[in-house]
Amino acid sequence: MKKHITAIKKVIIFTILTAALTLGILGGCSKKEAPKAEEPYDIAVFIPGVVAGSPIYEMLVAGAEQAAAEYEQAGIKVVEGGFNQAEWEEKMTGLAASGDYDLILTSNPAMPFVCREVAESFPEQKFLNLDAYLADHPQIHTVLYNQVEQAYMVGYLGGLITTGDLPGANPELKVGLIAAQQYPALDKMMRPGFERGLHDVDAAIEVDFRVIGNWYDAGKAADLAHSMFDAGVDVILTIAGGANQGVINAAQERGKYVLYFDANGYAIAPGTILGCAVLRQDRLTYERVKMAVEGGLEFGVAQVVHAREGYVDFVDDDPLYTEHVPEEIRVRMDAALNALRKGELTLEVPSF
Ligand code: RBF
Repeated sequence: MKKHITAIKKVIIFTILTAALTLGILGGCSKKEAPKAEEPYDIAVFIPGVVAGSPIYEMLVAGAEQAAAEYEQAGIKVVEGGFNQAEWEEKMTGLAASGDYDLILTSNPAMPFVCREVAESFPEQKFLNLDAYLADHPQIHTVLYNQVEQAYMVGYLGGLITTGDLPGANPELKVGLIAAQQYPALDKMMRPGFERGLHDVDAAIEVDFRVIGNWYDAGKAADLAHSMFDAGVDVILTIAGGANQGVINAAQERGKYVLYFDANGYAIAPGTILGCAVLRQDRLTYERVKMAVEGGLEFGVAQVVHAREGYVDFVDDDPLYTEHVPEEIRVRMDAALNALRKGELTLEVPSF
């Protein structure tokens, strides 16, 4: 039993036990109908940043909440680590040291290294780290998205936009990529995937790549976007969490285009955001948290999920996409998306 079972939880467990026994006796021990009467299962959701403005974290919380709501005994607590990355390990250590949590859930490719440090001092603590990869650690389960495929999808669209004749497109073959910071998943998966998509449309397309330096400065992001538009860029992929809004504002002012990452963002700026390559992080979180609560999540496992399993995808069924992206572009996108969804085109994730 965990250290801190509250009086309320005890009452709930007692009620469930009584109900389960009654149902068992009256219902001929039909296990299916009896409410669950297992031990409490407490989950800390550690956000390396803040939730608001970062769809990948919003989906993490939504998926965990949805899963926990299905179990009487499961509880979740969301803890924001903030933007000072140097503080994350100490904050996560606090969660592990409390002994209150059966599972610490977190997300981003840097977190396995934080989890690994914390795990050393707390050998009983289990971690579920999505959007990350670390193999063979007995306390950690990770799932990595194939972001070569995710970036390829918006790269291919970016190529069709910059070579096409939309009102905001210019004759120059220049496309932008704005990132919050540089990290291995960006350099090894997202940038190469984006470039491959662009070059599958036209090998002469150039990428103007800029880095903001943090995940929140929308003002700096807007300045960078303006200078890229000045240099002949007509469409920008933004991977910058809360700072994305600066890129979107600049594109709206200039009549240019944005490619959006992680979630469906068309409604944020209809006609400006022309493509959204998404991660089904809410679904993956929901599924893996359920496995954890039911005792079926294997630790020491690192998986990669791809477009062919639906965890990486492109939103082409939103009316705002159909309305603002010309049919000749959508037809060519369909072909590329189908190849990825069916697994006819697989883009390998390099080791990093
Ligand atoms: N993505 C966000 O949307 N918001 C963040 O605050 C954020 N912080 C990150 C911090 C680090 C150290 C790393 C490596 C990644 C971070 N990400 C963040 C990126 C996220 O994990 C993912 O790569 C991108 O959202 C693209 O899918």
